[in-house]
Formats: sequence, C-alpha cells, structure tokens
Amino acid sequence: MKHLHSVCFLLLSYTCLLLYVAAPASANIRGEAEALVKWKASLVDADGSLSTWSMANSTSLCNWWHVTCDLAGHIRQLMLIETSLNGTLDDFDFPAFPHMEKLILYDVGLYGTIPAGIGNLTSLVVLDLSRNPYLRGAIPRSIGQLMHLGLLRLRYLKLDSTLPEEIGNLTSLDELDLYSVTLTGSIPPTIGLLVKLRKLILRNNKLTGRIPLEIGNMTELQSIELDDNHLEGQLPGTIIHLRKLRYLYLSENQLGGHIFPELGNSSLLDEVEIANNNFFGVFPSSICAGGALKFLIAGYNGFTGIHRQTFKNCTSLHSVDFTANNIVAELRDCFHEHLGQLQAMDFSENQFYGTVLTDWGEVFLCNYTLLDFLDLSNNSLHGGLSQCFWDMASLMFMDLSSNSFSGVVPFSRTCSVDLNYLHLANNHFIGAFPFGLKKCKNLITLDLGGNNFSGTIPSWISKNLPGLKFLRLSSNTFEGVIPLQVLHFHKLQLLDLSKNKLTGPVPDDFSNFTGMAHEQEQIDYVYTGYGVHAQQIQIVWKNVDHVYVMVIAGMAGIDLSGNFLSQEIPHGLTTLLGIRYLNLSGNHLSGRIPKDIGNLVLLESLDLSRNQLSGEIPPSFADLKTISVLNLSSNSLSGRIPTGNQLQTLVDPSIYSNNPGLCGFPLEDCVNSSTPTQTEESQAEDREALWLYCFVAAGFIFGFWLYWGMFMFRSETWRFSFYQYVDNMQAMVTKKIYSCMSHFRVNGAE
Ligand SMILES: *[C@@H]1O[C@H](CO)[C@@H](O)[C@H](O)[C@H]1NC(C)=O
Ligand SMILES: *[C@@H]1O[C@H](CO)[C@@H](O)[C@H](O)[C@H]1NC(C)=O
Ligand SMILES: *[C@@H]1O[C@H](CO)[C@@H](O)[C@H](O)[C@H]1NC(C)=O
Ligand SMILES: *[C@@H]1O[C@H](CO)[C@@H](O)[C@H](O)[C@H]1NC(C)=O
Ligand SMILES: *[C@@H]1O[C@H](CO)[C@@H](O)[C@H](O)[C@H]1NC(C)=O
Ligand SMILES: *[C@@H]1O[C@H](CO)[C@@H](O)[C@H](O)[C@H]1NC(C)=O
Ligand SMILES: *[C@@H]1O[C@H](CO)[C@@H](O)[C@H](O)[C@H]1NC(C)=O
Ligand SMILES: *[C@@H]1O[C@H](CO)[C@@H](O)[C@H](O)[C@H]1NC(C)=O
Ligand SMILES: *[C@@H]1O[C@H](CO)[C@@H](O)[C@H](O)[C@H]1NC(C)=O
Ligand SMILES: *[C@@H]1O[C@H](CO)[C@@H](O)[C@H](O)[C@H]1NC(C)=O
Ligand SMILES: *[C@@H]1O[C@H](CO)[C@@H](O)[C@H](O)[C@H]1NC(C)=O
Ligand SMILES: CC(=O)N[C@H]1CO[C@H](CO)[C@@H](O)[C@@H]1O
Repeated sequence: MKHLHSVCFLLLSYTCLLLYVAAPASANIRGEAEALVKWKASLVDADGSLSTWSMANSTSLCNWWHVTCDLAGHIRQLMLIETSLNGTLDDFDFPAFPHMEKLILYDVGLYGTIPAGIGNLTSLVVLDLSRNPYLRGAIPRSIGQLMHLGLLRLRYLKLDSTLPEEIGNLTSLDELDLYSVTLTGSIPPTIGLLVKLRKLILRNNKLTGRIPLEIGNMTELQSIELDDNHLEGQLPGTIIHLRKLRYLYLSENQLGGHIFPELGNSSLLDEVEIANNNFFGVFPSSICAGGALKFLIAGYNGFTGIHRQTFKNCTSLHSVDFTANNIVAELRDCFHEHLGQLQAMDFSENQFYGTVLTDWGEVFLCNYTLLDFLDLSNNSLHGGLSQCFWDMASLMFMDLSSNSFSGVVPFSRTCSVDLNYLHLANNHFIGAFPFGLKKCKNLITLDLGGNNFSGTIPSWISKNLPGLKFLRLSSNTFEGVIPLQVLHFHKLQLLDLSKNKLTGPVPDDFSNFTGMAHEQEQIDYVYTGYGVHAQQIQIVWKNVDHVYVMVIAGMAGIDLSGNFLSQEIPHGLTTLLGIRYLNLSGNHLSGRIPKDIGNLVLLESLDLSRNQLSGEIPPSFADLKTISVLNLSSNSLSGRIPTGNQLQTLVDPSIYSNNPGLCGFPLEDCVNSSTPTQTEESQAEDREALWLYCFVAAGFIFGFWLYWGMFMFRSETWRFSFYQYVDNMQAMVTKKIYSCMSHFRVNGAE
C-alpha cells in the first residue's frame, strides 16, 4: 500500500510536471504564430511569400514558409531573402520569440527604424538585416543585450547613426559586418571587449576620429576592414598584438604617422592595403618578416624612403604598389634578391633612381618571370633597356615613361604574346622605330612620344600591330611621308604623330580606318591579375598637354601638328565621325578646308592654324555643335566667318587672326554685304524684299491694265479679247516673278 502510494504519487507528479511544461509551451507556440500573423498584417507582401502564415494553420507553424523550429516546436529561425514586403519592424513582437537563434531579413523591402525591442531576442546568434536601403536611424543600444550573438551583419543600409558603445557587450561576437551603412562618429573603445571577434568590417562609412588603442585587445582578429572612412591619427601601436591578423585594409582614410616594423611580425599577414592616407617616413624593413604577405598596396601616401631590407623575405609577394609617394631610393637596392612570385609592381610617381641593370650588367627585373604589370613611370631611372624585357613571357603592361632611359630599344625575335600596353614615352631613346615591336602582335597601346627616335614610320606597323587603338609617336624626329598603311589600322582611336619632321601629303583613303568612324562606346580598362586600371595617355587636347585618363568612353582624335605636311586636307577626314579632336596646325597644308567638315559633330577641339589654307570657311562650320576650342589663325582664309549657335560662343578674335581676308563676328563686320558670302539671315531679308518688289510691280502692271482697259475697250468682242490679254499678262508676270526668284535662289545657295 505504501509502495502503491509512492508509485501513484510519482505518476501524478510526473503528469503534473508534463502538464506544467507542455501547457505554457503550446501557449508560447501559439503566441509565436500570433506574433508572426500580426506582423504579416502590417506588411504588403506583394509576392505572397508569407501566404502560409495564417492562424487557420497555426497548428502547423513549423511548416510555415521561411520558418524553422527547434525540437520543442518553437521558432528557431526566421529567414526571408529577397522578397518585397514593404513594411516596418514596428509590429514585430520581439519578446514573443525567446528561442529564436537566427533572424535574417535580407533585401526584403523594410523601411522605418530598427526597434529597441530587438534586444528581447535573447537567444539570437545570427542577425542579418542587410540590403534594406530604406531602414534608417540608430542601431539601438539594446543590441548589447544579445549576449549570444555571433554574427551581426547590417550591410547597405542608410542608418546615419553612430556605433553604440553597448556593442562591446556582444562578447560572443565572431563577425561584425557594418559595410556601407553610413555610420558616423567614432569607433567606441568598448570594441576592444570583443575578444572573440575574427572579422571587423566597417568599410565605406563616415567614421571619424582615431582607431582606438583597445583594438589591440581583440587578439582573435583576422581581418580589419576600415577602408573608405574619415579616420585620422596614427595607427595604434597595440595592433602588433594581433598575431592572427591576415587582412589589414585601411585605404582611403586620413590616417598618418609611421608604419611600425613589428606590423610584419604576424606570420599570417597576407594583405596590407593602406593607400590614400597620410602615412609618411621610411617604409619599415620587415613587412615580410612573417613571410606570408601577398599584397602590399601603399600608394598615395607620403612615404619618403624604402628600407633596403623592405622586400627581404617577401617570397610570397604578388603585388606591390607604392605609386605617388615621395620615395627616394635606388630601385635595385630594394630588390637585391629574387622574389619569385611577383606579378604586379607599381612604383610610378616617385624618385626611384639607378639603372634596372645590376653592377655587373646582369638584369634583375627580368628575373620576375611572372610579372604582368610593371609601372615605373615618372621616376629618375636611367640607363639602357635590356633585351630581356621582350622575353618576360607574362608581361602585359609596361610603363617606363618619364624617366631618363636612353640608348636604342634592343632588338628581339620574341615578344610577350600578352603585351598589350607599352609606354616608353618621355625618355632619351634613340634610333629607328624599334624593329623588335614587329613581334608584339597584341599591342593595344604604343606610346613612344617624347624621345629621339628617327627615320621613317615603318609601313609594317598596321599589319603587325593590328589591334592597336592608341598610337603616339609625337615629339621625336621621324621623317619621310606618313605611310598609306597607317590608314589600315581599323581599330585606331588615337593617332598622334605631332612634332616630328614628316613630309608629303596626309594620306586620304579612310575607308578602312573604322576605329574613328563612329562614336566609341567602350571604356578601355586595363585588366591585369592585380586589378583594373584606367587607360592613360598623354594628349594635347584643347591646347592643354596632359595625361588623359580614360574613365569615360569615346576619346578619339588625330594630331599631326608640327610637321612639314603639304597639299590639301583630305576630304576623307570628314568621314571620321567619332573624332573629338583634330590638330593639323603648324604644317604647310594648302587649298580649301573640306566643305563637309561640319559632319564631325563630336569635334570639340579643332586646330588648323599656321598653314596656307585659303578660300572661305565652309558654312558647314555652323554644324560643329560641340566645338569649344577652335584655331584657324595664320592662314590665308577669306570671306565672312559663318555663324552658328556654338560658333557664336567662340568670341576670341585671335582664333581667326592673321587671315587678311576674313571678316564678320568676332572680327570686324564685312564691308561689302553684297558679296556672295553674306550670311543666311541677310540673304533671307533680301529675298523677302525681292518678293515684295516683284509683287508690287506685278500688281501695279496688272491693276493698271485692268482699270484702263475697261475704258478703252467697251464693245463685247473687244472686252473678251482684253480679258484674254489680261490672263496672258498675268501668266507672263507670274513667270517673270518665278524666274526672278529662281535666279536669286541659285545665287543664295552658292
Ligand atoms: C497551411 O500550410 C500548408 C503548408 O505549409 C499549406 O500547404 C496550406 O495551404 C496552408 N493552409 C492555409 C489555410 O494557409
Ligand atoms: C511601400 O509602401 C509605402 C506606403 O505604404 C508606399 O508609399 C510605397 O510606394 C511602397 N513602396 C513600394 C516599393 O511598394
Ligand atoms: C553594456 O555596455 C554598457 C556600455 O558599454 C556598460 O555600461 C554595461 O555595463 C554593459 N553591460 C553588460 C552586462 O556588460
Ligand atoms: C585593453 O586595451 C587597453 C589599451 O590598450 C589596455 O589598457 C587594457 O589593459 C586592455 N584590456 C585587456 C582586458 O586586455
Ligand atoms: C617583431 O618585430 C621586431 C622588429 O622587426 C623584432 O625586433 C622583434 O623581435 C619581433 N618580435 C617577435 C616576437 O617576433
Ligand atoms: C627574414 O627571414 C629570416 C629567417 O626567418 C629572419 O631571420 C630575418 O630577420 C628576416 N628578415 C627580414 C628583414 O624580415
Ligand atoms: C636572375 O636569373 C639569372 C638566371 O636565371 C641568375 O643567374 C641571376 O643570378 C638572377 N639574378 C638575381 C639578381 O636574382
Ligand atoms: C609625375 O609625378 C609628379 C608628382 O607626383 C606629378 O606632379 C606629375 O604630373 C607626374 N607627371 C606625369 C607625366 O605623370
Ligand atoms: C635628342 O637629341 C638631341 C641632339 O642629340 C638632344 O639635344 C636632345 O636633348 C635629345 N632629346 C631627347 C628628348 O632626348
Ligand atoms: C581595305 O582593307 C581591305 C582588306 O584588308 C584591302 O583589301 C583594301 O586594299 C583596303 N583599302 C584601303 C584603301 O586601304
Ligand atoms: C595643336 O598642337 C600644337 C602643337 O603642335 C599645340 O600647341 C596646340 O595647342 C594644339 N591645339 C589644340 C587646340 O590643342
Ligand atoms: C519582455 C521583455 O524583455 N521586454 C523588453 C523588450 O525590450 C524593451 C526595450 O529594450 C524593454 O523595455 C522590455 O522590457
């Protein structure tokens, strides 16, 4: 009996316990269903993605779309991706979901703010509200209550708020990703409490102030992405405690100071990007001490030197970019040992000096057989170019412009099949057009300008370099005629042969010269393993000599100025409807300006000055509707300057000066307006006057006869004859008017 009692008691207690646990559980589950249905009611749900959410279905909550339950039937995950709900979170009853571990509302059309109630999701491990660009306002402080949160991802919102210091309460956080959410203010020092954080992504915001020292406490950090903010001050020294750091992205801020040598100690350091800041001093010696560094991007800073040992141990380095610093250093000192993996090297716009040959004549750069991008432009390097450059099998882009390289470009029987871009401009190279280029069949850009190349332009260039789009040979001493074959380049967009000693006529069959025949819509980016670069080429455009960066499509033009070219301007030029500039100034061109020049409607800059052109300026000039720089001075042009909307804006008379026969705006008025070169306006006026004149005369004669004839011929027969006569008369006068008008029209069209 006693035993029975005990068993009964036990059973009873167990049932009670079950009831106690189960009853509230089902009540909670019903509450979760109600909460979802209530939120759904506040949304538009245009695409029906929530159609299963209904109280009629509340018993099968775990089968509702986008919902996942735990074993007890509570909602563990709510995951909506790329739907259009068009609503807010205001009616989301957060306390109803104490078991929710994952809330993902990615690109669902939310607007409004993130409610403070979100802090009630105390079991939450993953929170992602990315790509709801109309979600505004603060990150609620209550976010700090999410003690279990491992991932907080809010990308591409427009919060316009600060990062609350309560962020430091999220001590379980593994990844904090607030990429492009318009964060303002500074990074709170409490961030240092996130000692488990591996990824810190605050890229592309408006953060100000310094990087807090406390960052050094986050010893699990592998990735720091703070690029594209307004951060300032020095890099905190504590960062060297981050022994697991692999990726350090700090580009595009206003950070300054020195880079400390210990940064390279991390044996895992893989990528360092610190471009576009104000870092200065000598770049430390040991950036590769860890041995794993692959990318070092440090352009657009104020570094003044580079340590001899900087690239020692950089055996994994792929890309190094120090463009636009102030580095004074001997180039080959920095690379006294073979770093075998290097693919991209950009040391442009510094003051690197020395030769690219070693003391004993052995080349060092060519040992980088994987190199595909080499930019050493705008430094102080000198010496000859080694033949081995042509053997660098991966080379795709090489820019040695604006140095003091000299000598003959060496001959070679080979050329990298990948070589697309070759810039040797503004050096002291001599000799004939480099014969070695004959093998560089895939060149797109060739710039040999500003050297001392001489001899003729070879006729093989268009056949051997069929893909060429940009050819610049200006400011050399090339002589002889322009070979007809130059017009066989069917992709050429830019032809600059200016400032040489070329003679003879401008070749004139442009039928295969199709690269300039229509507007170019493609932007020519340089794609390398290291990244995408904008094409750059030096051109004289609108009287300004500058480096044109092709970030907009459609640059095309011809510059043959400053040679000894003679004969007429070929009419074929007027078929090049894509060109935006044409410069033929400073030659011996004679004859008339082609009458269809107005076809070149994209022309913005036209210079025909300092030639022997004669005749009138063709009226089609008025069709040059985008012309903004024009120069026709110092020719023998005559007659009235045409008028047209765009031409009226060119008010500087000097652009027509030194043409004794020219008149009209902006020069003096033409004295004799009856010359055949009168403007259309005055022609129209004259025509109107003539019409009037002719009609008055006709009316007078007609009326005279009608009136006086009535009196003269009274008898019926006579009267009949008279009206017949009047009819004839009328026909005759009309004929006269027409012949008078057509005579005028012929004159006017001339
Ligand atoms: C209930 O849910 C099931 C599956 O989720 C669905 O097929 C059904 O249409 C729903 N019923 C109602 C009334 O929404
Ligand atoms: C979302 O709803 C608001 C107001 O209810 C409306 O003004 C807006 O046009 C809607 N947006 C879309 C994308 O449907
Ligand atoms: C949460 O963060 C605030 C501000 O940093 C701090 O005052 C508070 O003590 C923290 N609470 C907990 C529980 O850590
Ligand atoms: C965190 O960093 C600060 C500043 O670097 C330091 O003073 C503090 O001792 C660190 N705290 C911990 C717990 O390591
Ligand atoms: C860190 O780097 C510095 C300077 O390069 C060096 O002196 C030091 O020994 C390194 N520390 C460790 C622990 O490797
Ligand atoms: C290069 O590596 C060696 C061996 O790991 C090390 O002793 C030396 O300090 C490193 N030098 C630099 C400049 O990083
Ligand atoms: C470059 O490579 C050649 C042969 O491959 C080798 O003899 C020479 O020592 C290397 N030069 C340097 C500076 O590594
Ligand atoms: C060379 O670099 C200097 C300094 O960065 C710059 O001012 C100049 O424009 C550059 N010249 C060329 C041709 O790029
Ligand atoms: C070209 O050669 C002439 C004569 O030798 C010299 O005066 C001139 O400086 C050289 N120009 C260049 C760009 O090297
Ligand atoms: C145009 O190209 C075709 C085919 O390459 C060639 O036969 C023809 O001679 C060229 N015409 C001119 C004027 O260059
Ligand atoms: C045409 O070329 C000459 C140099 O040959 C230059 O001085 C002039 O500025 C250029 N004209 C225009 C409009 O760019
Ligand atoms: C039940 C519950 O935890 N409610 C809390 C939800 O969040 C708001 C704002 O943080 C608190 O005020 C409530 O107490």
